[in-house]
Amino acid sequence: MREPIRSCCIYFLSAFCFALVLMSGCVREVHVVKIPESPPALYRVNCAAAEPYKDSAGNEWLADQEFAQRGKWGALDGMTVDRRAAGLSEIENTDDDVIYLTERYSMQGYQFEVPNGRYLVRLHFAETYEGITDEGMRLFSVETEGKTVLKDLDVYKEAEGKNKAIVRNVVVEVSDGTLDITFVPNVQNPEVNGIEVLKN
Ligand SMILES: [Ca+2]
Repeated sequence: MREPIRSCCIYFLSAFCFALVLMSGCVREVHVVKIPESPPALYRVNCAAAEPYKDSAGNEWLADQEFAQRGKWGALDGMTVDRRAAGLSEIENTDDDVIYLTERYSMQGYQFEVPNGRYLVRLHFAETYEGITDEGMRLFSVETEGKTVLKDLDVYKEAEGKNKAIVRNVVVEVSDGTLDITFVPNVQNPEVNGIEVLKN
């Protein structure tokens, strides 16, 4: 009676090993999948953040700072707020909610030291302030190198509501070694949640 049982065990053991080999082949295939590459970045700033952040694509974002602190880059004035303190945790239209949960507002702008050349500036916004409940309640313009690139931006209106991320891309030519981004208030304070300065 023992022989058939042993054969049976050997058969199942072989089948199991064969299945393992097949599965390890499949696992190797999965590892080949590549994470999409982002354009080279000079700066990625999570505005108002106290800590650096690694986004869902693996990019490193800097914590925010005032311009005077280090000299290379930073915010000109403004206040910072972290909406998590008020219980907000979800932002629509993004896998990187963290960037939009912290906000700098009422700032004059940001300055970044860069080699002269063309840059793609990606500005990240979400309306998360409880005092804004409709379109037209916050309007501000954005200038880069002294030129208006976004006129009377209404984040609530363009995102179609609160706590929804939008990104605005601007191409900027810098010829004086400093990339200047200026926020001009119209209604309420200007706000910004994240800024990327990428090679264009
Ligand atoms: Ca932020």
